[in-house]
Amino acid sequence: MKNAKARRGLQAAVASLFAVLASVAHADWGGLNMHEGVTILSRKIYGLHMTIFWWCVAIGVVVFGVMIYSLVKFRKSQGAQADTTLVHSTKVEIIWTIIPIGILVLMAVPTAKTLIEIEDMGNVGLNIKVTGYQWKWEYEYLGQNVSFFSTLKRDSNLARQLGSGVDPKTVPNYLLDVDNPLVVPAGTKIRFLLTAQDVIHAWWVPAFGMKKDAIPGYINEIWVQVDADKLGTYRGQCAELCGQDHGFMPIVVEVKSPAEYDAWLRAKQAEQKLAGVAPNATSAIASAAPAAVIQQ
Ligand SMILES: [Cu+2]
Repeated sequence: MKNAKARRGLQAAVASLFAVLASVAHADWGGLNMHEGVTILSRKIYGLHMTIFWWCVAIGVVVFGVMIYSLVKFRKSQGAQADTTLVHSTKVEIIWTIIPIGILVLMAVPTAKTLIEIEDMGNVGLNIKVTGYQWKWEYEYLGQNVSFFSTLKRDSNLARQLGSGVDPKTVPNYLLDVDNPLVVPAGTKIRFLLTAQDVIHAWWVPAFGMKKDAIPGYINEIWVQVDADKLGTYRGQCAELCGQDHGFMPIVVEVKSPAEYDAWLRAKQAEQKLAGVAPNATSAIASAAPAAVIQQ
């Protein structure tokens, strides 16, 4: 009776496992994993993630393999007797302490290497100051006399308002488009200096593998170098709950070839000179946060 019940339970469990596997088979397997991204660092972070993942898989196979083998081989129905004399073994305890410590030390080596590369701000080709505001971003190309605000595109902004009569489904890239995208060259190491004018924001573009807080009175740094062949548009969002319109300050980055970027920069410089935009006129942060420091 008991056996029949257990068998039915096992059959049901196996059936549901197959149902889950069948549904996963229809899904895109790539969507289950972290994305590789388009920058040097994002690929390194992805590589580290996969290395540690496969180590964990190997550990899981060994541990569960031994466990399942023991459960099957030494089951009571096969006449196995529990060993009640073994209550403590110093040798075993030393072994199962040393092995995990060794594994953690081995994992720390590639991790520390990647972390050091993330913090390496040397050989930078372009510096861009990013300032978060409620609820927009300001980009200042340091030393290039170019700065501008980047806010949610008008059609998205209209569609998000109740009673606007605009159906969000008709708006392309709803809530993910801006009026002035950030433009950067591919293949150049770009340092972003992040700060904020009012509350804490966070600048995050998933394809770049980088996310960091933009804090009033502080300057945080990240660097990004997009692969030369990965031209295109990349999107992100503020990743810090910064207020009621937190969801309405997207980030759009257009990655251009160096020649296209130079042409864009020259056009922007001419346009801003004509409009009388002083190079540092928009640096409200300079007066708002005189004690700005580099956060280590
Ligand atoms: Cu924000």
